[in-house]
Amino acid sequence: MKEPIVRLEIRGPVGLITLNRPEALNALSTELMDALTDALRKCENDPAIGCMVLTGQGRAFAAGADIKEMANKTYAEAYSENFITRNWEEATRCRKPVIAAVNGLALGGGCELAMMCDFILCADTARFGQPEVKVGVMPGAGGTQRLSRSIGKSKAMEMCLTGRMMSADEAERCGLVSRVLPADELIDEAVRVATQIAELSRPMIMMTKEAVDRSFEVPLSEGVRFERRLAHTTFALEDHKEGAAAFAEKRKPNFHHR
Ligand code: DAK
Repeated sequence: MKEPIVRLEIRGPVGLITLNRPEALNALSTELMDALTDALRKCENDPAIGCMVLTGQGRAFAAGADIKEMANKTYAEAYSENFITRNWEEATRCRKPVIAAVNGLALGGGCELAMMCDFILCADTARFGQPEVKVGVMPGAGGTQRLSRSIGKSKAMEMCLTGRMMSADEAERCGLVSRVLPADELIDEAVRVATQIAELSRPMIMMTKEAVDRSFEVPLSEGVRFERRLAHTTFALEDHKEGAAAFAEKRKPNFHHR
């Protein structure tokens, strides 16, 4: 039986999604991105799942958009198909957290996809880059915007203009990734962290994610105001009462996600 191009495994309250086209270093073809969109939607709509982990099979997370598929695409096709917007950005639409577990190369669209996730854990073997200019395109899935917000102008500009690859250690030093792990521990640790998040109060987690995301869109005073309004509403949640009661009674909270 043919292996699926994107694998979805349910690990307790976590959806573990694996890009599974290792023979092409998980190049992000239309077929693969449609399948990724489906997998993310399934997880988002499954009440038993509280967090997703996205990783790649083999030595790459993803080596970018499929260069061979893009080669003959015309402007008219790209525009009318809504290339990228149609099926690349589902991770940014998920209200549940999505963790990128970058196991190897994350280049071009692969780096952009990782940056669409909420945070990035990576293997010590991972490498990041925006080498589009070397193959006659420019980053078109948010690379110039998300990389500069994440690591600052100078480094983002250098990466995008030269296509230089960055090691896992450099990525951690400049804040692109939250942590570097030994390669053979990456998935277990990513699933452990995702499980920890999934076991917390789901509305509280979703509101917290929404508030952090908001900080990238609005001035500080508006962001703080938005946070304050959301934080006030959490007092109406049953989970808020449960969290406080469990603390006082020195026991683990039993959240019901409401
Ligand atoms: N696309 C298609 N196939 C790819 C690929 C890619 N991005 N990357 C690797 N492959 C395929 C190779 O062709 C090869 O297939 P076969 O020849 O065996 O059939 C197989 O994967 C193994 O790769 P290599 O043989 O090249 O492996 P090496 O270890 O020698 O080299 C490498 C690894 C990562 C250095 C090399 O594969 C490489 O340079 N890959 C391309 C990396 C790259 O340039 N990535 C950026 C792609 S451009 C836009 C929106 C988004 C984008 C553009 C526009 N708009 C809204 C308009 C995004 C663009 C990109 O991501």
